[in-house]
Amino acid sequence: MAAVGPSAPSSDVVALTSAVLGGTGMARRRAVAKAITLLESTRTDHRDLADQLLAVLMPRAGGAFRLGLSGVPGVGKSTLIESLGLHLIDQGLTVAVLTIDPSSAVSGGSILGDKTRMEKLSVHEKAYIRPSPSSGTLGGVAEKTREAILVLEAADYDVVIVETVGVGQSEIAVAGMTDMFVLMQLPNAGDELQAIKKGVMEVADLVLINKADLDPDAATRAQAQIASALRLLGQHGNPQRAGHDPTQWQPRVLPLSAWSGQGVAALWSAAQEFRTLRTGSGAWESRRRQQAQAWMWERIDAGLRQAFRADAPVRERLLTLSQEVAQGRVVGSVAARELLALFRGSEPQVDAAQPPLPGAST
Ligand SMILES: Nc1nc2c(ncn2[C@@H]2O[C@H](COP(=O)(O)OP(=O)(O)O)[C@@H](O)[C@H]2O)c(=O)[nH]1
Ligand SMILES: [Mg+2]
Repeated sequence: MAAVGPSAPSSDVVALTSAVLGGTGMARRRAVAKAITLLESTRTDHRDLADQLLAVLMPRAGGAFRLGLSGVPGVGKSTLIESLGLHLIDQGLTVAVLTIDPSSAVSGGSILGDKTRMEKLSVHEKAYIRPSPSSGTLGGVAEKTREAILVLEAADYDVVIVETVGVGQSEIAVAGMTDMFVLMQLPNAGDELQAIKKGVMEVADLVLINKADLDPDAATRAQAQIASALRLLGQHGNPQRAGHDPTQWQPRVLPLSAWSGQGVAALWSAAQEFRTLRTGSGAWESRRRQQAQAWMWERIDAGLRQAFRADAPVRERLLTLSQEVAQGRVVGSVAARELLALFRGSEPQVDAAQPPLPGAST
């Protein structure tokens, strides 16, 4: 990163861009690592360079299969990534893995455990594995990950796996940046209820019952239970999934042993079937378009919120007003209008188009 300094000419960006676009093997891995480090930097001058970099890479992005993967700690995500990653490499593909874990700054993550679980993949020249950015809010971490996906695609990785632990809203964030969202479950019902409660099941395109080798019967039972839960969600939870239109993907449940590799090939062929079906119906592209716009709005909202909280007149009033709202002395919506007016630097505007108050005589 030393070459990218405060007064760095954008020739650094040019060099980095061509390294990302033209590299292969270890050179590509190094270039990608450097580019993602630039994206993750919080320095303003780095951000400017990162934006330049993204602008140049953007036309070359979009080619990968973006695969989301989630499940509680210990379910076997790292083990699956190792076996799936090696399977994909066997098929002549290149693989990149990104992780979203907003808690990693606190927990220190489980990078050591993951390195041993992804022993072969982590050193393979056709793979690139990047741990979660170690600081920031979920929104911030998710933003870096989305940008990193574009870099990896420009670098011509065929499959980008975005992994997340099942904490908070990170699963929904991952489902919102990938083409297909895969949820890993253990063969017990408690898990399944959790996922339904958190709204994760609704966004799953595929559910894997892992560790099927330990108790194949339990895995089969879990498979049937979750399949019927998904059918119910299809009827009640997600109107898009109602009916049995053969051109539409119906979420599936597959048993898996990430550890032995049993079921990994079936998982990948289901993923390819998903892609073919969704490409044919146009759903693949429309999901991406919606995601791109949702991303823009999510960032606008976050930026406005940040600007609002940093605004001097707002800060002066915010604490008092929010206490008064908490104590029931001021109506929340009234306080919000006053603060927003302060933020805009103007008195509340009376909208001339509004109808007169009920009962008001004119
Ligand atoms: N028996 C069995 N153990 C597994 C399987 N997949 C993962 N494990 C084990 O479960 C533990 C947690 O796996 P890991 O991949 O680190 O889970 P993660 O926290 O979701 O990344 C490790 O000890 C793995 O060896 C499987 O399919 N069968
Ligand atoms: Mg792991």
